[in-house]
Amino acid sequence: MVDRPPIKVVSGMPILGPFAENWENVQRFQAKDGDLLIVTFPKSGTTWMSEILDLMIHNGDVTKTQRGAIFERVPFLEYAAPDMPSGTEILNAMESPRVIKSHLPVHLLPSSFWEKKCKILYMARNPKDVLVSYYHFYRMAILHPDPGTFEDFIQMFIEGEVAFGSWSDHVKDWWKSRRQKDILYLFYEDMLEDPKCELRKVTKFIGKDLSEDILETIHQRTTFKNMKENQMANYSTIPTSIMDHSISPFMRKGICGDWKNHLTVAQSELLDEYYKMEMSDTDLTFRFDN
Ligand code: PPS
Repeated sequence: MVDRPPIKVVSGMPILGPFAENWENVQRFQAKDGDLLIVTFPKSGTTWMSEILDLMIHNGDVTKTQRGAIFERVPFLEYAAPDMPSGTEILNAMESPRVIKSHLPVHLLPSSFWEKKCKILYMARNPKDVLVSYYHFYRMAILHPDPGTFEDFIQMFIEGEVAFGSWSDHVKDWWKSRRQKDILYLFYEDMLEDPKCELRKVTKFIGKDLSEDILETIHQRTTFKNMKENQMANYSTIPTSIMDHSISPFMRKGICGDWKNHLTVAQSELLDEYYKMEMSDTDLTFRFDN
């Protein structure tokens, strides 16, 4: 396969080159009654929420979550790479109940998710930590183009030229949609601050009745430390031609505020300007510190 394929644009959105090849199948994808969908802009806590949902639908039975790697248990709708089954192929062969991962902006979500009235969990994270996490991910996940210098990447991020496009449009459009549709909007920073409170919200939203003991098990199982050590959650089983953990681990830091270790004062101010401008037309706000 071609190393580090260039980004392509589908329906106006930048996407990983190989993903573009399967775009028609993504748009035609048939959601089923009862599918649970986790949507995020990349690097906002998708894997964390995926593990939580998989545990919840199995009533906290941790043995069930050892049946496969997280990307097999919670398939990524848009995923496509040469010589590997695509996300849509895996999902089409999968029995219900299904938990599905997507990074699509609201206007590009396949219509069947709305028609089937699937429950959608959206998770958002502050842009400075997303940017830093995404930069390291671009470096280690070989399906991405070379990110260039961190300075280059900041510009790409601000211009919405990274895979899946503009962070601000993504978080704002899903925020707007949350009132009309069955969407639970969550924040990575809230999950870090009070995970049990957020877990209770999620349980209620998906219509599960789980005891406090089970919620405690789910909480313990999904701490950063435990997920980092869990081979079935930490992406270590994916081929190194897809992700090279020697460049940067997938489970990197798992904190709020790591941007302070990466951004210069000038870069931080640039991001503040970007944030101020992009978020001036919304009541959605983010926390940048824990
Ligand atoms: S992806 O590739 O878009 O699906 O990545 P995603 O899973 O959305 O985001 C990866 C970041 O989430 C962190 N992470 C966690 N943080 C806290 N607790 C838990 N359990 C957890 N699991 C994953 C992961 O470390 C990435 O963030 P960074 O800042 O890079 O560490």
